[in-house]
Amino acid sequence: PAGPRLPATAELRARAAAALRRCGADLDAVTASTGETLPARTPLTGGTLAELAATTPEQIDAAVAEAHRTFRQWRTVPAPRRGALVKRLGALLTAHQEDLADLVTIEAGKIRSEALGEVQEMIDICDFAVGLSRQLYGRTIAGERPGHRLSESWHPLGVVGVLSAFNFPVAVWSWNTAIALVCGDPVVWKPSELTPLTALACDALLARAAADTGAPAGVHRLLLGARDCGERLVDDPRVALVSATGSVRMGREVAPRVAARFGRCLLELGGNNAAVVTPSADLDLTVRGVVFSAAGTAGQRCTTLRRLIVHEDVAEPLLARTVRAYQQLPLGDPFDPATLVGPLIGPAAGTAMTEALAAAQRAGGKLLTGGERCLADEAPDAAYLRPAIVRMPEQTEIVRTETFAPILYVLTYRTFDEALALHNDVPQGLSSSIFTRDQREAERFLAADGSDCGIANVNIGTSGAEIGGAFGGEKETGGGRESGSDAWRAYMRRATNTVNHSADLPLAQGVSFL
Ligand code: UN1
Repeated sequence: PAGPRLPATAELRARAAAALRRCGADLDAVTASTGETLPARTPLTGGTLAELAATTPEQIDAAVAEAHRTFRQWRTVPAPRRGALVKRLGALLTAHQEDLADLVTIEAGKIRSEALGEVQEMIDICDFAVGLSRQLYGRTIAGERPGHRLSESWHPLGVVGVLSAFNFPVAVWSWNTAIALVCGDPVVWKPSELTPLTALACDALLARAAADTGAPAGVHRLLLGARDCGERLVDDPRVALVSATGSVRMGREVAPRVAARFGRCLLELGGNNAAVVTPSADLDLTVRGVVFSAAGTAGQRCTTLRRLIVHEDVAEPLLARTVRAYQQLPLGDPFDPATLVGPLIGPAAGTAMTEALAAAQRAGGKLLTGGERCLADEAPDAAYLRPAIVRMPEQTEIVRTETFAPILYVLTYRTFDEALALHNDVPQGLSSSIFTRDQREAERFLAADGSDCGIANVNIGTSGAEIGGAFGGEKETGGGRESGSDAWRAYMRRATNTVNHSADLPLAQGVSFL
């Protein structure tokens, strides 16, 4: 049943403008009626919130030039002082958590607690980066020559170009930006064209943090535009690292362009994440883990659970309970605290979901629940669809394809080796889980011949990683790692240093000369 009515576009526009104003951005000032414009829309109604001035090619070049100029200065600022900028940013994000969450809900359609959680990720990564600013450790290496010291140092790399996606419109920017800034790298950001308002708010907060801490304004530049805007950034030889989050299709274009100019790339592309459920799994915990991972964020996380590989002995009870849980998921206005499933990002995503469900059924799949469009009368330009579960006879082409919508494909297995083979037999390699109480199975899943993903979990779903670990995946996911652990190394260049403090000149490898 439909909940309370959806908010009107005008109401959402006013709420977005107020949140932006509190963050220090003026919606009217960035609104344009002439020249190239970019619409800011809301998936809650499908309505247009504003027409924004798109960044022109000349402005893109100027932004990169400014960031590059700033780099020459920023790289010499001691890292802990760079950390002071990020510390201030973290404080401003904390003060404006509600405002940013409002914008995330309005532009990306996330439910309240997930929008707040996304901003929490930003605050957390700032904390992490501040600590990191005193820990950009190199190492001292045992060298082979007497009177010599062999070591390595890490230096700032250069301008970082960040391309981010609509589904984590602010967290992914913050993972890159907080780390890049303490590493000594200015950032030029091209957010998804679907979420320009959240980007304006972040840009304004970072500008304020820079002003408050005496950092140069050129440490951050925001570009608003569509694909051509991103292409110009990607092709600019002054951009040392391109950190791109998005589709495999996008990665296939970005990677060779950056490689052609010997730039560095950090790719976070598609996922097709699976959970293996074994006979010993704790079913209560598994159902909750599966439902959050598969239906949470309306299936629009790159870590969303898309494949359930369940032992045939537990398939019936697990599916019965999961289907029941799905049918009770409240869907509708993401601002309503009772709602757990908000809208898809737009009508095209709804169509993709419907088409994938049709393809799955043509391939012999049985739709167990979901897929219906809701609130179509009230919001004809929005896409509210019920999360779906489809039982598949085998891992067909559609199952091996990432559809960015809440569809959970279910496959059954008999032997554990069969489960692992099914698990790894997809082109993507981001996140994975096993639900089991059998230690052998759990350890095997995490071993070299287990899950081939960048993230492998036990008794927890595939989504919702903490910022402290390195985030990313293998195969078509692109191989990049960002966020915590030692992901910072991608944002710096390594110099190996040999210092001779003796009066002799012994050559390595015992070579004699002169
Ligand atoms: C994404 O979907 O692009 O692990 C990022 C998670 C979040 C990040 C997802 N912390 O689900």
